[in-house]
Order: sequence, then C-alpha cells, then structure tokens
Amino acid sequence: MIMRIDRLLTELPPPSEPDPVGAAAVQELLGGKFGEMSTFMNYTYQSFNFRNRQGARPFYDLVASIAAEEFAHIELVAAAINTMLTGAGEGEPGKSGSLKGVKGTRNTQHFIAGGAAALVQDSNNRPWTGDNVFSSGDLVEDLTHNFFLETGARNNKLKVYEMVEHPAARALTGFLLVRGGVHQLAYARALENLTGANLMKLFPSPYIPTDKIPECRPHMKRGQHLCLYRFSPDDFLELSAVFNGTHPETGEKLVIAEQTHPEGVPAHDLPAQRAVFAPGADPEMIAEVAARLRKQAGLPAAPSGVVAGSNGRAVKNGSAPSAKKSTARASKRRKVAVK
Ligand code: MN3
Repeated sequence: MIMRIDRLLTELPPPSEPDPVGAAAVQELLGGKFGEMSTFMNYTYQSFNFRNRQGARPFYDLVASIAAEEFAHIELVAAAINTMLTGAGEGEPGKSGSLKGVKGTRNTQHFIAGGAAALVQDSNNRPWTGDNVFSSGDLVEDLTHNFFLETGARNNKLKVYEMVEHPAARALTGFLLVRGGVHQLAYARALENLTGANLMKLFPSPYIPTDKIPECRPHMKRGQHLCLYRFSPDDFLELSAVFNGTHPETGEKLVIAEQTHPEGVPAHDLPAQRAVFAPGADPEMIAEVAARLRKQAGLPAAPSGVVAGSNGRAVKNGSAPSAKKSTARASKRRKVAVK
C-alpha cells in the first residue's frame, strides 16, 4: 500500500504567462514512452510481481522505493503542465469566443477533454499505454530495461529543457534531470553489484553533465544528486546493500537519505478556469457548499489544507506560518527518519 502526502517534491513557480504549446511538449515527460507514467508503472508492476523477494531483498527494496518516488514525479509534471495552461483558456463560461485563444494550440484536448489540465498522453496526444511496461520477472532483464528507460527519460528531459522556456518547465526539468540521474545510477549500480557489468561505461551517460545546467545546481547543492529515499517509515531498509559507491560525475559518496521522504513544498492553489468548467462554471457555488458541509461536519471554518503563498511559502488558513513553526514541522518529520 502507499501513503499520500499533500506536498510537491520541489518548488514550482506560480502561474505566469500561459504557454499551452510548451505544455503540449511537456506532456512527453508525463505520458511519453520514456515519461514518468512509464517509470512509475514499470517499477510499480515489477515490485508487485517480484518473486522470492526475501531472497533478493535489497533489489526488491530498490525497485519498490524508486516506484514510490515516481508517483511524485507524475504529480510534479502534471502540476507544471497545469501551471503553464492556467490563464490560456480563461473567459466567460458558455460565451462564444471564450476559448478562441486556444483553438490553434498543439493539444486542444487540454481544454476540450480536460479543464486546462494535464492528460495521460504524450506530446503527440497519444494516450499512455500499458504496452510501455516491461516486467519480465527476470531481475537482470528488468534492471537493464530500467537503466535504459532512465537513460531515455534523461534524453527526453534534456530536449524538453532545450525546447520550452516557460519557468515552470525549467524548474521541472532542472529537478527531474537531477533525480532521474540518481535513478539511472541506481539501476546501473544494482546491475554492477549483481553481475559485475558496468553499464555506465556502455552508455556514456549522462552526455551533458548535470552541473552544467543552472536549474539543476540548487538541487545538487542540497545533495539531491546523491541520495535515495525509502518513502516508508519502517520498510525497505536494505537499499544501501545495492545503492552504494560514488557518483561518477562528482566522486561523492552515494547515500540513503535519513528522512524517509523529502519534506516537499506546498503546491500553488491554481485558480478556477470558468470557461473550461474547472472546477465548474460557478466555483463560488461549490465553495459555498463545501463551507456548509464543513460546518455541518464540525470542521473549522477555514480549510485545513496547506497551499503555497504567492511568495512560494506555505499558507494555512490564509496566512503564512512563521519560520519557527515550519522548522518545528520539519524536525518532527526528521524524527521519524531511520538511519
Ligand atoms: Mn522519474
């Protein structure tokens, strides 16, 4: 089973100038053959299908833990696409011409099938398919496939980085290049530990060092290029048996994070888009109903969730928490960390 935390893995900028054409290109990183849907579902099914997992425990733990992070990568790509689409199709619901601004865009389904939102499709609007999942049951084959998948994913991320200049796409690709690099390395190290074959020599990867990309550097400074997370308070404890050695680019030691998962940051509460009926043509009516139901249920009048403020800081009950409070929350999270 999986536990859900209402945070994004990294900070994305708030909506700015909409870029629906760029968003259509970013779709490749979500629903493309080498996109996050593919990494998520490949590792998820490989972990579901893993036989003799006690006998092969460190490898099972590795695949299962990376699968959990990939869920958060899908969430992040969707958030970037939604940010880029915000404002592109905003207008009066039901009025002729409200959506004419997006008539010529690359993926009109973003607005017709969706509410100015991510679809489970690639950059040519083809739906993601389970045919993209390879789960042979053979550990060496599966790990080799995963290494190749991460290598292709990194290639695609670099091309989208080169193609799309929207700040949300830049923040997204900068982060995913760093984390995808760790996953690529994790599968290479697992194979090397299992068979002795060094795949990093077979594929000269990455072709472009991560530290040459400005949007990657802040994440590297925080050590995000070196660590794996377990995404579980008590399970998947054997990662260090296969994820070990040094980073091929920097020579630094690879580590298992002390925190079970990254602290994460609150997502921006993207505004309603009435012309595409998201979350409806009359969002105020939905908010009124929610407020009434909240009252009937004995909940506080203000929503309990946390969203990002316009300055990127967490906002709860309409006000940013003090630095002291958020530090206390971070240290509380760290306490559940297992060495
Ligand atoms: Mn990923």
